[in-house]
Amino acid sequence: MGMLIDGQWVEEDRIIIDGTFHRAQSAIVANELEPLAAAISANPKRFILLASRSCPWSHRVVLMCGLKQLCLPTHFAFGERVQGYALNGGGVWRLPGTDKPLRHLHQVYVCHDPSYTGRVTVPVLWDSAEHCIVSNESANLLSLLDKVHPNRGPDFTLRPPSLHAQIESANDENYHGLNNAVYRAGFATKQEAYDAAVMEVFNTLDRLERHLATSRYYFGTVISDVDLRLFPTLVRFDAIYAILFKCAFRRLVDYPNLWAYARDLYALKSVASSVDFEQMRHASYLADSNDLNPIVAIAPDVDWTEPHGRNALGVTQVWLRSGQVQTVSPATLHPLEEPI
Ligand SMILES: N[C@@H](CCC(=O)N[C@@H](CS)C(=O)NCC(=O)O)C(=O)O
Repeated sequence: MGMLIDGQWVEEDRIIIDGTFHRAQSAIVANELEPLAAAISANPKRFILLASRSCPWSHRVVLMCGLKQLCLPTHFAFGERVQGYALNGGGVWRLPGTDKPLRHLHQVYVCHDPSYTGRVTVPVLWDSAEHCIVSNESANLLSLLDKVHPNRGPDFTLRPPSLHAQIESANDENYHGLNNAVYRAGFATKQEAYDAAVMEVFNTLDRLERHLATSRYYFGTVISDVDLRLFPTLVRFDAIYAILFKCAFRRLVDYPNLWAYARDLYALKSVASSVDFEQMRHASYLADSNDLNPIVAIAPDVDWTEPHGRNALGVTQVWLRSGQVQTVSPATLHPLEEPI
């Protein structure tokens, strides 16, 4: 896949160790979230989110922006992966705040730090005033963007302080057992590594299936950041992970509660528009990690707009920043009634 060493692009990887895929720690993380969130609220156009339609970690950040109606400019990298992500289909793209016409995402990292060493990943939040990357870690970006006050719509949070510990613990379990475990299954080069990862995937899906039998969203009737992190993996499961990453024991559609839950999330404001099945599948099957067999698998014959039937489990609610819970319309996320 390649990476940067001392600001130079090298075709080296260092991610498979003894047959097991190891995801590198993201190198650039924002620490002072409050002042940054205030800067984004005051002037969102100063920042730009660099993302990829194929990437689940980008997808969770795009979902946060969409659900909270943040006016953060977003640029989707696309094109053949030569030296990692192409910024503009192989053509040049001007990095905001600079006069630099760039072709590759790794050049953005070098603008941030000319001697950068590490993996070159999306998502990335670029600050065009300070000419630096604010963060390249999706979980850190979610914490940051959740603090931003939207310009319109209700000011809600997907990470209420009162549930912080439970949210972190659920996210941790879901990350290890599902979000990252599908990658550990797909990139394993030793049977034992694959066997262990794929077992974790299906144990986690089984656990979620039981949990979601009685709970409309992960935390009852209220949408949280846990839902937003599950969706990008679920929406890719049958079309990509079951086939490309050999996670084929069961499909999402074989789990009645999980499949209906995923469709329920898909029906929320701005979620469907965040999914481009065609680009997602093409970019995943044609990624350079799959260069032995660069064939795009046929898409599963499923209907994501089929009625989900989950209204019986309760209304849709959000946590207002003020601490109250507000019932909202799933299609608009605007209030249906006065706060309770
Ligand atoms: N921990 C990072 C992981 C991001 C990540 O691995 N992104 C993938 C795309 S899905 C990537 O850019 N991979 C390129 C590489 O590793 O070279 C996050 O959550 O933001």
